[in-house]
Amino acid sequence: ARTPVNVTVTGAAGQIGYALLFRIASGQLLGADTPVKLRLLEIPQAVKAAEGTAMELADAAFPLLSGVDIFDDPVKAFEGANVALLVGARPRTAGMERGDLLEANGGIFKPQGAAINAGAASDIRVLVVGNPANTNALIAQTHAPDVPAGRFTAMTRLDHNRAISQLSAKLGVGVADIKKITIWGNHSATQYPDVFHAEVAGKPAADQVDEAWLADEFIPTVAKRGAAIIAARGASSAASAASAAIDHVHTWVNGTPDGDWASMAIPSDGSYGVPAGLISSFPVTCKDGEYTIVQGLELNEFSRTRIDASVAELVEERDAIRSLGLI
Ligand code: NAX
Repeated sequence: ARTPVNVTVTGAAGQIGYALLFRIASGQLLGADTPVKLRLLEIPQAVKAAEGTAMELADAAFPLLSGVDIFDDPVKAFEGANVALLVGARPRTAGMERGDLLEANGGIFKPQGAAINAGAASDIRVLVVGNPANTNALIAQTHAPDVPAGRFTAMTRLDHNRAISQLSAKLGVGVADIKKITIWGNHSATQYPDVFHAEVAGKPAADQVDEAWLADEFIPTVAKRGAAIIAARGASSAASAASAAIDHVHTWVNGTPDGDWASMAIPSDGSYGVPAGLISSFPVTCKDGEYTIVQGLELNEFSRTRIDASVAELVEERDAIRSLGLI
């Protein structure tokens, strides 16, 4: 039998964690031939709740789940981790300024980055889900100097999937007919969902929609979908976020299909004018466990302005965490 892959999940007792753990344990993260060992990290007050979830995981009798360990110490939780899903974060509460939010998250992602640096497996792959995801990923990455920077990624796959869903509903086609959607920039309201290189059943998507619909309907609907879910459900997106996290890691490890790509927030290498080192979303293809930015896409004025605006927000966030001494 294969050696189990160690998957560390932070915020394991939260609502995304609850949806995510069962998908991982059933084999959907890494594939049906890969056993997994879960390492759950929570704050001390939520360890009991995580134990409850672990009881339910046991009750599901998943053949691929070879164990569940629960920790309140990041150093222990990341020991030997091959995959780390950083879901737990400090949410913005009423009256909180951006600096307060970044500072509170620095207190979480700095020690987690250091713990990954100290004890994770050499093939560690990190996905940051907890918001502000791109900048939290940058904080963790900076504190893991011995890990290749590119192993730290942040999640824009939910935005990517939302964009596919909106376009498929508009055009009356199945989601599987839509390829090469891109999310650029930050996982925030400034993100830019780009259909100009997308294909619908093999034909250019841009020929089937007009710019007014893109600017006034599609982009705001995708970017504000999280708020719409809260308004409807009374709670933020959870199962869809978990599903996107599964997709992100599955794609990274197992590859993108021919003729398609995915969106991942990754450390920029300077492509498309995004300052090197910023963790920004790009179109990527994946093969043999590595991702590559799709090169050579022409960006029209409509796209360029929007990408630049989202990247400018990432630069501001980076400068803010720098002046707070978090990186
Ligand atoms: P919950 O509040 O339900 O759960 C968060 C959990 O994290 C809690 O159980 C808490 O105890 C735990 N936690 C807090 N600090 C921790 C620490 N230092 N170490 C370990 N665990 C810690 O939030 P949930 O709805 O699960 O959302 C989690 C995060 O995902 C939030 O930051 C949220 O904003 C973010 N999201 C990101 C998305 C994305 O596309 N990138 C979409 C969905 C979601 O909004």
